[in-house]
Amino acid sequence: MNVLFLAAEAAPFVKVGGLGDVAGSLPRALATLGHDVRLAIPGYGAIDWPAFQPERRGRFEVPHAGGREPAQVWETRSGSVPVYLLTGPPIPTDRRIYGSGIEEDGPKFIFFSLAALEACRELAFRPDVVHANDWHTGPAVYRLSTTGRSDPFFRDTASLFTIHNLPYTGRDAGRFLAEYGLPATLDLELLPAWARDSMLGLGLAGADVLTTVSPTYAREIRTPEGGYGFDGTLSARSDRLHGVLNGIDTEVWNPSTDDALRERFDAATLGRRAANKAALQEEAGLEPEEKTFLLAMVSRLDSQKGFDIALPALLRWLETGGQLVVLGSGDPAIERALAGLELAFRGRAAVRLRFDPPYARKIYGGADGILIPSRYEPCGLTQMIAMRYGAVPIARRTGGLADTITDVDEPGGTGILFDGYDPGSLAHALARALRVYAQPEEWTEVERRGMAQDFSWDRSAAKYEALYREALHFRPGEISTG
Ligand code: NHF
Repeated sequence: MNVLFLAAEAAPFVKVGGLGDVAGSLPRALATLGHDVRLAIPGYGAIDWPAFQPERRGRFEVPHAGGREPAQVWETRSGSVPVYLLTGPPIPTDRRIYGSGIEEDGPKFIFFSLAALEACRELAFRPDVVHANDWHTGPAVYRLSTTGRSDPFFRDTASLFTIHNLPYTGRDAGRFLAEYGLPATLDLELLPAWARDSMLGLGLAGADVLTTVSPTYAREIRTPEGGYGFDGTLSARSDRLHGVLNGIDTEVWNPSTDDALRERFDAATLGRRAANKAALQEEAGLEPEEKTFLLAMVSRLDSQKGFDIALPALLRWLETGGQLVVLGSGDPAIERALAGLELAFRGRAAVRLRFDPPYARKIYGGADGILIPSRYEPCGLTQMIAMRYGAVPIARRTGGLADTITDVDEPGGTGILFDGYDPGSLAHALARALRVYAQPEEWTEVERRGMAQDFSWDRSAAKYEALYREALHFRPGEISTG
């Protein structure tokens, strides 16, 4: 199958969050199944162009009310996967990736979505399936499901749209959509009125098949609490909606080959992990206490990630002798609160407010537990990486966290899960973690079981392959009304 994979970010070219990890690794996994997969991302100035040596493969134009906009497609590679970087006036040439609002991001991502489709025509690569991701790429799905149906080049192209994070909608984009000639011909009745000019809505209403990144999140987004206004739409299209768990690149995340670690290890040599804990304590400026529980968070600092319930519980954790390492950046209020914790608990709490991949690896390889108290979590990658590195996840039972972690009170336990979204429930989970930690053999078993889980992309890539076939079967599809 020919697959065009569209995303606003993809590692190693440009990565802000989990979407970048997925777009960096899933196309490669699909290619190993024998498909001709091409990845397209915006050609931001923030990409290290000299390092990736992209070659220009074409120039064309994207129609716009203000006159046709020049676009260019550049090609580089990620393993065996050709990667297209799309450039043109709305794509920033400075360090910016995501902007301040729809005025900036609307034209940027509509242009990108349409330019990526046009680049296929330019390069004579006719996709069987366009796999679009999140609101940035909704306009591509919409194009395919409207004018694409009478376009000889795209008539047989099916679309699959993956939701990575539902509350990000790209709403109020109507003016920009109209300027790029996206007609409101699709039956948008399925969407709530406020979402009919949201770029996410166009993807949700127009895609032949919808997926999200875990089975539990696929259920949660059909409820009023988890649906952010789209629960009706998603329930109406539930026959087209599937939850496919993300994977991680198990070569990139491998404690037995990871150069960032002081001691490399695997499940058979778990004893070596202690050296990494000591190294982490040293680098973080924490007391070198071998037996103290070293808890860590590696996270975007965002309200989604549960810092409001974590902060009071972490205060208590530090007061009662635990250690804490935090790595991440984001919301200035959360950054300030964390910096305050570090100041109040020198030698016990260490906070780095930045993006620092090698340090993240040291945390995964050295911390005892990784705290993930998310309000909601479509899939979550941190818990999978943590388990692969023998760090035990302590996480809220939501979305993909619920699908990838088994509580220690159940057979085959790999972590500690809690339900309530409140500091008390979180503190109770930490107390449970300490109880298991006090029995070193039992703790080591939990670590080993986590390390034995298979989080590779193999299974999920095969599921996407099956769903691509399903999408083709619906093509030319009709919008299901449930
Ligand atoms: O894993 C990639 C990521 C998810 O839970 C994560 C999230 C954003 O919030 O699918 O997207």
